[in-house]
Amino acid sequence: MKFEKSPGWLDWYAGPSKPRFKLPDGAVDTHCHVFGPGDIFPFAPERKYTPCDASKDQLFALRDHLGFSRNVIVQATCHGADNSAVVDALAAAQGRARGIATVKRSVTDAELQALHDAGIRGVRFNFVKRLVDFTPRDELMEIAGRIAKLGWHVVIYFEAVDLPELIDFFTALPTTVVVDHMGRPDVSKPVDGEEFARFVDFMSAHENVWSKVSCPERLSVKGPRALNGEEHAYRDVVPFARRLVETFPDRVLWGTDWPHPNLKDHMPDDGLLVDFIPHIAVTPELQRRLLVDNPMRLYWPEQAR
Ligand code: 0GY
Repeated sequence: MKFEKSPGWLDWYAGPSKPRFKLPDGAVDTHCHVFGPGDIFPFAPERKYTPCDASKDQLFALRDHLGFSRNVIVQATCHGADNSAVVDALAAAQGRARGIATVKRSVTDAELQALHDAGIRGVRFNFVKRLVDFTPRDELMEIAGRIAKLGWHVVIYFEAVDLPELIDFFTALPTTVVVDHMGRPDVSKPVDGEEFARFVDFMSAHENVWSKVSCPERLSVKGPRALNGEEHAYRDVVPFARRLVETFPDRVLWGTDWPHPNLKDHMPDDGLLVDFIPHIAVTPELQRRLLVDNPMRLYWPEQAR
């Protein structure tokens, strides 16, 4: 089936630079996606956008180019609750990838077990209104109760302004809870301000809550170019990510977010995104926890040190 990309869609950046920052051995990219290819894995009828193709082979080539050892592939909303493209990528990765699925209440126990056998270790609940239709909380809670029995966790994606309304639901989840992209703070606000303090307090009060300190390219107001003598891009995101890395060194994860869906202004060079890491995790010890120890504990506990 042939799909037309959404108007203005930006394709991922071919030919990323080689990072200057050398990733530690065994580093895991814990947030990336595959899109289609649409002629093999059609996009879902209920999708809110139609992306370009971004195949498993292209993802694995990026993994090797940047110096990662493993991936965690997150089901993207354009594939709805049909996890076939992710499952196909997990099979091809030969143990070097785990996945996060989207499931509906109607999923059977046998289907959940098959997803587990394929390498799925969590489900994603998405509360970003431009990406998904509303799902009743009781349905999500029922799913969380079922996947908890498999030892999986819940990944949540929401905007910072929505945290007050969602927090009771999040704190009632019976699993480890992983927040995408630091709960999407408004980085034009102070890092010590009310909004980000609410997120830090949420993590402080709940030891089962982790955060991906990912997506400077999505969160930055200043953008990809170093300005006015600043030495690197996305500088306005640094204080937020660094705060989480230093306050919760054992509960943070990092990911590229390749192929970067729905970016409107620019498409990042993934090599430069890797070069952002030492600005937010400033010692080899913090870098090892962020990139190796924490993801291994969560996604490959049987191999974790
Ligand atoms: C991301 C961010 C976005 C999209 C999705 O599943 C998705 O469609 O996650 C977004 O548009 O902010 O994490 O990939």
